[in-house]
Amino acid sequence: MAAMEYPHLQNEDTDLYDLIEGEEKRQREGLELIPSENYVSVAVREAMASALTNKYSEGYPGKRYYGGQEFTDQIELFAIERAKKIFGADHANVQPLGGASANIAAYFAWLEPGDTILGMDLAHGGHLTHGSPVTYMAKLFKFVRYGMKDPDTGEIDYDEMREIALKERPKIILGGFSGYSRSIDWAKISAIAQEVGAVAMADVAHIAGLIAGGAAENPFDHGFQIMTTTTHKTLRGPRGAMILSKGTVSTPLRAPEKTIDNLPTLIDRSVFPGFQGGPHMHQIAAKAVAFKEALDPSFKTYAHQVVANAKVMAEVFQEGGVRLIGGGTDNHLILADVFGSLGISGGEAETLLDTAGMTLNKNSIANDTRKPFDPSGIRFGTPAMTTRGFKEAEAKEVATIMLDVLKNRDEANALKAKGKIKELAEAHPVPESFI
Ligand code: DSN
Repeated sequence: MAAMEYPHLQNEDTDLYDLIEGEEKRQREGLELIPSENYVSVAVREAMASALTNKYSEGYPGKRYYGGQEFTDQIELFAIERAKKIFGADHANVQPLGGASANIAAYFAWLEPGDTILGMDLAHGGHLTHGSPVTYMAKLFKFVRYGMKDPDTGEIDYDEMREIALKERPKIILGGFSGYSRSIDWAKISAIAQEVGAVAMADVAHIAGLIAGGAAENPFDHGFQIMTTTTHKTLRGPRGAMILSKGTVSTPLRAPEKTIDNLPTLIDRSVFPGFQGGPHMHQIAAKAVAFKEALDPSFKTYAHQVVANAKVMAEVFQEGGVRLIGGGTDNHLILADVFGSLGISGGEAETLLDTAGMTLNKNSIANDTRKPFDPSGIRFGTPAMTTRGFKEAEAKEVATIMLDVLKNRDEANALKAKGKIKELAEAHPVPESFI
């Protein structure tokens, strides 16, 4: 990662300057294995740091509540058009500040409080915003859940999904995950949604970049009507999110009827004024830059390499006797039962690998017997290392080092591994630009 200069910050606030420099060094010298993190280009960082952070732009292009929008309108239109092109959407709302905001706004676009959503069980790979009881969403909507038929194959129980859908009549069926490593049969989910008259919504936050690069199926090709995604994971943009939809875009004076065709307009009204205030225009500009990068042919190569690297790492772990949830991976992430296989808890593994210069996260696994704060699993992935230019050989080397650290469980050994990881990282600096 290119070292950026911060002369004004250094002059004005040395405390913050030192901490930011520390984080930059950590990202440069260590290996980022958290599957939801990545490195953005310097162009994306420049857009994030631009004067757009000063601007208020409530509303949408051509229909704002503040003056001075001659540049912001064009910036947002670039982001919208590029997002639509990447994902084959009829509409894109690029204003959501994060994945949770995007999901809440999408739910409210279509549902009334008390309505039912059928989503993936958190313990089987679903996300907090798919109905975890600790979220506000769970207080407003009724969530019912489907899961995997067998955690060792990862196959989703589509028969169970259909049975629950027929019984509960959800208004949204939600596909998507934050801790699931296999492909999803979007066509099956879409058919079930159609059968029960539900909207099919996909939360593709984790795999948006794989879809953009043609390394994963696009739910819109299988009849889905809404897709939410963050923009910073495999998609390699700034932190933030968006909502993509199928339907007709209009700007009615009053809230339109809740019909499938009106989804884009319902979503726009739900994001603003329904849920958010002023959009963060610097973030939207950075999204537009990242979307241009994702439209470049080189992004296809990147997305396929992410998956190839993950498959190699999964194989090393399996050959080393570690049970993987889902029995392998089809995407960018791996969920390993390190407690069951190696007798080391997820928390201990996370700390030990941190000592060895590799950052990942502890993660609950299906039917976990341990508590979420120190569960049985670890989750790791390849988006960031692939951005650095790692290919199968380096992915294999990293997985082998990881296994050695986990099997030896010795701090001195972990520190020795840190040296090797630093060498690997330094030999593969993050490129300044991708196109
Ligand atoms: N926190 C993200 C992840 O790591 O998967 C999801 O919100």
